[in-house]
Amino acid sequence: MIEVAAEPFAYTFPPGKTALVVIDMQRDFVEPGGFGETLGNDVSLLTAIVPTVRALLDLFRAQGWPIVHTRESHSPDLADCPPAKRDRGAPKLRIGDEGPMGRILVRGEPGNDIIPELAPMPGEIVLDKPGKGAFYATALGDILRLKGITHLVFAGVTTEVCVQTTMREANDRGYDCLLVEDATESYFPEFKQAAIAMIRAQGGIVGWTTDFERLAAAVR
Ligand code: TIU
Repeated sequence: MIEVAAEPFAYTFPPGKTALVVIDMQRDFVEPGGFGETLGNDVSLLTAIVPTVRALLDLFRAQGWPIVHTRESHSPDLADCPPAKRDRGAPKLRIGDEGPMGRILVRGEPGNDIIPELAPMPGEIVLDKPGKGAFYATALGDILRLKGITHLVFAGVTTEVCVQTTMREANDRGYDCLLVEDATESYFPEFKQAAIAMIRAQGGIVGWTTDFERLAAAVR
């Protein structure tokens, strides 16, 4: 077992049974002209974490530990996009509309690609998910079970939406979850801090949080 200094107390994980889950580091959320910007957000806020997410990927790659990349996406016919999700609010462009990086949040479009700096390597799992949580309507649970995974380390965007939703889904399924604070970001800095506080409150009600250096120090 490896022990990492974390909040609300040390996180221990079995190296062979722990996967890194990088949530939705796709152009739709990080670059101008995608889904994130159509919702009215300043997407430049998310780019600060890219080097840390890359370092985290490299840490797991060096150990040969499993890595899952997720993409929030819908099929071209939008059959897996609830009208409630597409029709809500008054975005500049809706899911499925043609934007500067192709159709907004549609699988296979340029905007749906993971950003080049964090591109998946051969052998890493790339999971398309129609919801905010990565377990909903995907094979993630089966994939992790077949690999014998019991512990999950989380990074990606956005902290309080897809990252926190997936951590809550994972926590209810019995996984011990660790969030790397400087490898996750929100369009709302106060929401990031609130999500971190919620996750580790009440004795780690959803999981643990740490930062990249403390995790790396424990692994090296
Ligand atoms: N809008 C927002 O903060 N997030 C999302 O819509 N999806 C993810 O968090 N990936």
